[in-house]
Amino acid sequence: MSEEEASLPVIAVTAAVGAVVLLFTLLCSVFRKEKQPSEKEDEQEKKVPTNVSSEKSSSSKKNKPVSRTTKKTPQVAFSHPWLSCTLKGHSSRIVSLDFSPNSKYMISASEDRALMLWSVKEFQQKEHKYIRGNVELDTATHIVFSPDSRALVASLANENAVRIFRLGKKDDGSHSVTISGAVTFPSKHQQDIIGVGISSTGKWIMTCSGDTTILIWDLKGEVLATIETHQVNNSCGKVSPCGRFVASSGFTSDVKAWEVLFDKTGNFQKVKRAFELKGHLAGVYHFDFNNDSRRMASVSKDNTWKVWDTDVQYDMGQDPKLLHSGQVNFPGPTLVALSPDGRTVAVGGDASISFWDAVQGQPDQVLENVHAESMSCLKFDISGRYLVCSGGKHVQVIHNVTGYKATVAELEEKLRVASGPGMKERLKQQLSEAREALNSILSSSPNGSSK
Ligand SMILES: *[C@@H]1O[C@H](CO)[C@@H](O)[C@H](O)[C@H]1NC(C)=O
Ligand SMILES: *[C@@H]1O[C@H](CO)[C@@H](O)[C@H](O)[C@H]1NC(C)=O
Ligand SMILES: *[C@@H]1O[C@H](CO)[C@@H](O)[C@H](O)[C@H]1NC(C)=O
Ligand SMILES: *[C@@H]1O[C@H](CO)[C@@H](O)[C@H](O)[C@H]1NC(C)=O
Ligand SMILES: CC(=O)N[C@H]1CO[C@H](CO)[C@@H](O)[C@@H]1O
Repeated sequence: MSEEEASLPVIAVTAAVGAVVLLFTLLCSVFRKEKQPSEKEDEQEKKVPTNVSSEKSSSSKKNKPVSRTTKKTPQVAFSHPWLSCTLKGHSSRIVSLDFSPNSKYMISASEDRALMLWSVKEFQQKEHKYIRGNVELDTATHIVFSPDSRALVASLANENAVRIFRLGKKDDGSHSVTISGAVTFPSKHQQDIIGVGISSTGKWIMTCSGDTTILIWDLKGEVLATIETHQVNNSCGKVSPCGRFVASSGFTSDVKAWEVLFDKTGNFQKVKRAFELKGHLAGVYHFDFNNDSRRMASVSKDNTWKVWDTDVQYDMGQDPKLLHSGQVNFPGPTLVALSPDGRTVAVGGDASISFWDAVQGQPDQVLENVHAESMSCLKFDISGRYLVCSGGKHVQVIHNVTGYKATVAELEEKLRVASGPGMKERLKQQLSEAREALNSILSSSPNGSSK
């Protein structure tokens, strides 16, 4: 009896509160409907896309205050199954790009004095943070990482000299990296520097200018040697990844390579002619090495690209062998990138890229209108997983699909001729992994897969 009596008021109160809440909610919704019908519609419209791409919007909100993130400027929409991401952040034209030998970072330099350091790991993610450095009182025109990945060697536009930048840690314990100018070399070139490089041995630096001069420097800024290329005007100058050679191309139809020699005690000895790539019919715009310097690729005004076997005994009189050649018809100067394993050639011209299987010499895919402006740089990352290219203010990061396909084809061939169940099993496993990796790239694209 007494229990029922006690519980009654509780129910009454609950019911009363419930009614008030209900009434209030009702009133509110009526009030809102009357007053702001358009806002409600907006809200509903917003809900649909939010749900579809919920992953995207939530991640971009979360990371906002932590660090500088990419700006959302409206941009020419290049979309392709092979596109991994677009790096945005520069506010003027990008002029140079390089990857750190430890494979962690990419550096980019633009015409407004900015240097930006990106994390290669984040290429797979939605957000791409960067660390910014400035080139004081000047602008970088070409930039490369030092062999230990802790410094940068850049050529400067105004001073027409080399400046070394150090990557350091901030004192505040925040683990953030800083980019600061350390040393500027004396200016020695008559014409603008068109290429810089540093040997992987860390012993010398190379600068190449638009006339026919290449200078070899020690790390303190003393000139060790001057090379006269006899190529009328140099168009490209690079140091080979093995750290032995410096090579140049220009108005003439050859690519020349020299070896930079040090004695056993580590003193500079001399620069010696090494080998030449002979076979193009006109000036060579650009060339590239694979990661062990045993292959080179070149592109010429004669509208061809060529891949060469440079693993020769040049001191015994052997010449590099031409492996494959292909036709490209982009207007104006073209760029070439050879993948680290030497299996893929990418040729960039105007705003397009054509991919070639360098083992078979067969064309793969052509990507068009990759940028709104013409291309300034084209490069594979250290792992060979990505090809990056810049045009205007943006960098497009593209999956090395040609490379994945070459891997699949190679494994299929190995499996065909394999003997022994153990070997076959292993190859089958590798093949299924390679196919999976390829399929996951092709199917993660917004509108399905394309070849
Ligand atoms: C080509 O070289 C000449 C001198 O050797 C120089 O005057 C000219 O500016 C050079 N052209 C370019 C595009 O660097
Ligand atoms: C070159 O790249 C291949 C494939 O990415 C890798 O296995 C190899 O270790 C690299 N070699 C050098 C010298 O970096
Ligand atoms: C492309 O990337 C895959 C996976 O990392 C690698 O196995 C392959 O060697 C790369 N291909 C080229 C041409 O670098
Ligand atoms: C993906 O979209 C592009 C542009 O809209 C189109 O040209 C291409 O054919 C599409 N690919 C597939 C597989 O639907
Ligand atoms: C209408 C609709 O699709 N709603 C979905 C929105 O996303 C959440 C979680 O991602 C789902 O639980 C909803 O069903």
